[in-house]
Amino acid sequence: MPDLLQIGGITDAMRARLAPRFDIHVLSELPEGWLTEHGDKITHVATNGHDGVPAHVMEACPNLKMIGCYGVGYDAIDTGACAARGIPVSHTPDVLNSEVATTALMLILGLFRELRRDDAYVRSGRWEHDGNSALTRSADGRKIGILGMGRIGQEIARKLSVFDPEIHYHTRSAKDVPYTYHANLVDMAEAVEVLIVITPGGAATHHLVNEAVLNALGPDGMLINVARGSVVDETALIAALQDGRLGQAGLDVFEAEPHVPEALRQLDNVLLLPHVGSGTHETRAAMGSLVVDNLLSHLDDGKVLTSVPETAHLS
Ligand code: NAP
Ligand code: 8YV
Repeated sequence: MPDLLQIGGITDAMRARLAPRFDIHVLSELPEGWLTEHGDKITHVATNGHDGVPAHVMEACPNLKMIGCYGVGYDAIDTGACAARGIPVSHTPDVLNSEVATTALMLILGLFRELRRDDAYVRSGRWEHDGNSALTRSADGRKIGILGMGRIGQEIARKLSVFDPEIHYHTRSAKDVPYTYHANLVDMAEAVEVLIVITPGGAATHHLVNEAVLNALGPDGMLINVARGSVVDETALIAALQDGRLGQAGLDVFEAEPHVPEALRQLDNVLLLPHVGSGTHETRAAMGSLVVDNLLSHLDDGKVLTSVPETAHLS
C-alpha cells in the first residue's frame, strides 16, 4: 500500500476511508529520525490549513506526489514550491461557505445586540435587582464593507441580505456582483459601519487592515475578522479598541493563534472565538469527505478534484 503522512488530526470518518488504501503515518507520533530514514516512502500528505507542510517535511519526502489540505485556506503550504516539484495540492472550497458566513453573522449580531453583556447581566442576578439592561444598537439597515468578495464573501453578503444592509466591497479587481466596489480599502472603511475581513492569508494580504483602515472605520465602527489573523495588524487593532478610535471587534482568528494577547482578552468591546468559522459537525464532515475524495481520486487516476489555483495545471 502507498504511504500517507498525516499532519495534524483527521476525523474518524476520514481515517475509516483512508486506512484501507494507505499505510498512515502520523507525524506527531513518529519516532525520532523516522522521516529522515523512511521519508522516501511517503507519496501523499493529509494536512490542514493551520499545520500546512513544514519545509523540513517537504525536503524529507522526495517522492511526494500529492497534498490534501483540510481547509480552504492554504497559506501554511508553500504552493510555489509544490508547483515547482510537480506536487498538486487540494483544498476544500465551497463546502464551508455557508458555515463561515454564519460565523460572521453571529459575530455581527452578537456585537450589535451585546450578547455577552446581556447574558452576563442575567447570570449575575442584576436583572432582578437593578432592572432592565441598557439598550443596544440594531443590526438592521447597516452599511457593511466586505474585504474579499470570493466564495465566502458572496455568501456572507447573501446571508446578510435579510437585514437590509447597504453592501460595499474591496478586492483587487471588481466582481460581477450588485454591491458598491471600492478600489481603495481606506475609502471603503470610511463609507461603512462594519468591515468584514474574508480574504486569504499570506504575504499578499499581510496587515491589509492597518491603523489607517481602523481609524477610517471609526469610534462607532465594527471590525469582523473570519479570514486569517495575519490580515489585521493586531497591535494597531488593540490600541484602536483600547482608546476608542474603533468601536468593536468580532474575531475568529488571531495573529499567533491559539495565543490571544491578554490585552485583547481584557477588552469588553470584543467578541472572541477560537477559529471555529467552519467548526460544526456537519461542515467538518463535508470538508473531511472532500479531502479523502481528493486523495483517493489522485491515487486511483491521478486526478485532483479541487486543486488550489497554483497547482491546477498539474492534474
Ligand atoms: P476566495 O473565493 O479565493 O476569495 C478570496 C477573495 O479575496 C477574492 O474576492 C479576492 O479578490 C480577494 N483578495 C485576495 N487577495 C486580496 C488582496 N490582496 N486585497 C484585496 N482582496 C483580495 O476564497 P474563499 O473561499 O472566500 O476563502 C477566503 C479565506 O477565508 C480563506 O483563504 C481562508 O483564509 C479564510 N477562511 C477562514 C475560515 C475560518 O475558520 N475562520 C474558514 C474558511 C476560510 P481579488 O483576487 O480580486 O483581490
Ligand atoms: C479550518 C479554515 O479551521 O478552511 C479554512 O481555511 O480556516 C477552517 O475551515 C481549518 O482550515 C481546519 O484546519
